[in-house]
Amino acid sequence: MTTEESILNKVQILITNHFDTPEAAFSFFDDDSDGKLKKSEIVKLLKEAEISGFIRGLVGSKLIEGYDKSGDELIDWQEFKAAVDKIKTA
Ligand SMILES: [Ca+2]
Repeated sequence: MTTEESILNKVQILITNHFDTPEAAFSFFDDDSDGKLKKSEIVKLLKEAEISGFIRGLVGSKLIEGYDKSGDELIDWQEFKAAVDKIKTA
């Protein structure tokens, strides 16, 4: 079963194992360095987090839906941090 919690856990493992800080992970996946993660950048992150290719697109959309508070369909640093913080306190 793939729940939001299990997906966020995989993202957390990716960040912990491959990056010094969540900031470093955010910068790494922000390909065009505009300070925001668009869907294609989030999908790349999900690929690295070993989320199944069948659901990556859907999960990316759901994450944007859930964490994009500003409504621009992008995940900025504050929104990314909110997701990461949620994992830590879960
Ligand atoms: Ca970007």
